[in-house]
Amino acid sequence: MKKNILFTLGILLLLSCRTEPQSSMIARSTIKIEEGENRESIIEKAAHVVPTVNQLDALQNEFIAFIHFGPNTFTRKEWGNGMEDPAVFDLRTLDTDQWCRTMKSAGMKMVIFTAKHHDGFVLWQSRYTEHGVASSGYRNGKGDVLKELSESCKKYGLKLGIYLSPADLYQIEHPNGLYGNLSEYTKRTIPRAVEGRPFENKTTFEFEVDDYNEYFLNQLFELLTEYGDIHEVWFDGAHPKRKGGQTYHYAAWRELIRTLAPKAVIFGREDIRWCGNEAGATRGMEWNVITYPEDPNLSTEFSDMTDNDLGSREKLYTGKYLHYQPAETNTSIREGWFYRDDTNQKVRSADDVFDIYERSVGGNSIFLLNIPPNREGKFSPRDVAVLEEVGKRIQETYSINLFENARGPKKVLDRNSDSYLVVNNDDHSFTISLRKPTTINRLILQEAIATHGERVETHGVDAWIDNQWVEIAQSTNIGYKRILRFPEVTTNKIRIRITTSRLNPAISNVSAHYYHARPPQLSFSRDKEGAVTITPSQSVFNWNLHGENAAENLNAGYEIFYTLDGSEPSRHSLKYEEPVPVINSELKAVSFLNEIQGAVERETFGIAKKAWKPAGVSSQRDRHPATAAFDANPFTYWQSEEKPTPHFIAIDLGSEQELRALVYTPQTFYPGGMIAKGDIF
Ligand code: FUL
Repeated sequence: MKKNILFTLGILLLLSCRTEPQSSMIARSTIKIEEGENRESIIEKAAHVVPTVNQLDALQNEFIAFIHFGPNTFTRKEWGNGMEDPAVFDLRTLDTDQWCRTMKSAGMKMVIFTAKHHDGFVLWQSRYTEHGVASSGYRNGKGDVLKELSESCKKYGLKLGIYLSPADLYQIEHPNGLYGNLSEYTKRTIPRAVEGRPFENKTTFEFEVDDYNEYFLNQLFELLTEYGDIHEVWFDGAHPKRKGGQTYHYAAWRELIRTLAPKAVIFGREDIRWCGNEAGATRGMEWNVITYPEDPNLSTEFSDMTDNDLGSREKLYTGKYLHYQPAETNTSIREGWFYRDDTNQKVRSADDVFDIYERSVGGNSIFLLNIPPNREGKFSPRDVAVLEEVGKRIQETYSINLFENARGPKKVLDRNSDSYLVVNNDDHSFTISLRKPTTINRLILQEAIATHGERVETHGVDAWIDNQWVEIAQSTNIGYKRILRFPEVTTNKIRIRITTSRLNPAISNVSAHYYHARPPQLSFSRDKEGAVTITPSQSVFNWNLHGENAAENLNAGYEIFYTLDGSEPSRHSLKYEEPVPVINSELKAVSFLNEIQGAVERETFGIAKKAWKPAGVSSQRDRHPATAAFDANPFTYWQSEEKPTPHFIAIDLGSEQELRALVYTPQTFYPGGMIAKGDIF
């Protein structure tokens, strides 16, 4: 059951400097739009949609971890097939303390663990299946990875969440598997009693369900009662395979979770939503008040979350329900969700992770970063180094508030999220004065979402420079948190202007910060002609940065030098000014900022693709033709139809070439469509 924060505008009026338009509307996390309701009234409702207590807690976690671990860690695959011998999970050592220490050092507050991924292998001592750690050699079949993690979480003060895949390939493929076995829906008691394995928690439920739903509920019961408080339950919408028309009795799952884990948010349906991509992209305008075509607290379907616009006024007018649902920006620190190796599997740089942190946490969402442990049961040193560096940057930048002794509206400067300023003067602005000129390049703004919801639609910030106001940043919505990044300015006065809003907005916090720029880690991209562009390494895939150049703002003032003859690059090497042609040679590049040298980036490039032409294809889709596989653009890809098989593409290289290797980059936007096996002729 949802605990709603009830707060009438009448009470809020006491805190504002002027009166708001009269409204008797009660703030809630879901509000229905009536048939034929006018636009003004829909917007008034949207301005009263607030998070539940658990959703607010989830937002305040800000930076959380995902851990993908299981047989795939050993088979080096992204998706298992459910037929793996449990012995492949050849875990000899496990150090969950090291995981927690590292997550803590990164500033994370919670970890979500894949207790069961799509392959159906369970990483805890379940009473209801043998397909799991109990049948592996780990601690002679007595090991329980989740238990070890839950104990480390307690020790290090981290919250725990669980990922339990509804798709279950073991239960699909096994002859006695329960998934889609066409069993009848009958009344069953959860948990099903198992001899010799009583539960301490004596709660029971009666649900009318089939075999697979019963199995799933029994497992949820174990996970939610035997591993301490669970703060999130993550339901993945991905299904490598389905069988027998299996459906999910989601209402029963929800009831069980709400009863046994009252502090948990549910990912996938009503509490937390997918951000719409797995690449770390963020929207320039991420509204957490979105619409649903049916009551989101009763619906059983996943909604499409991939649209660039989910919450603008235009979107709200066409909805049936207004619902508060924060997004999780979920992506992996490594290429892929599972650990493969330390030589070929790319690891995101600290620049990249810190950039996503600022865009996601500072863009009204929760940053869920996956860190896959390796086959020694540890986070790899490369991942640890990145996380420690990111934690250091977050700490250095955001633990110091340069408005600490500033003068201005007390309620936005007191760092108390319960107090707020309702901005309703004529020019919808307020000013903060510093005691002495101060250099800043970051600003945090927060709305009082618990009471007033999300109201700011656009805003701008000015600095007092040379006796006049100069605009230094402008952006769209604020919500839980907006981090504004801008080139550094030295000033003693800042003005915040709310340029458009849904009713009068309430601002709970404003703070100012300074980020010390570092020489960026670099990345390369090459076009069809063979010209390589060198840029700071971070997510290039962003929906909308609103003109903001993230790389410039993060590392302003850097220079890049490179070599093509294999020698180590230095300040005396060639200076990078424009794309460099690199054909059949190794490019090494390094960046410098304030005399500090960054890490060397290197890559060997082969022949250019300029003359390449398609010479045959088994099948292709209109939006994903064969040519997309060799257009030098990593964001486009070839996709075949189901048939005919074998799938193939043939490429005419334009002239005879001597070849020694072929590099294939799988698309990484969607989990399906990977090449499992193939030949090159
Ligand atoms: C996807 C899954 O298929 C991936 O394996 C991973 O678990 C990711 C978080 O969600 O849908």
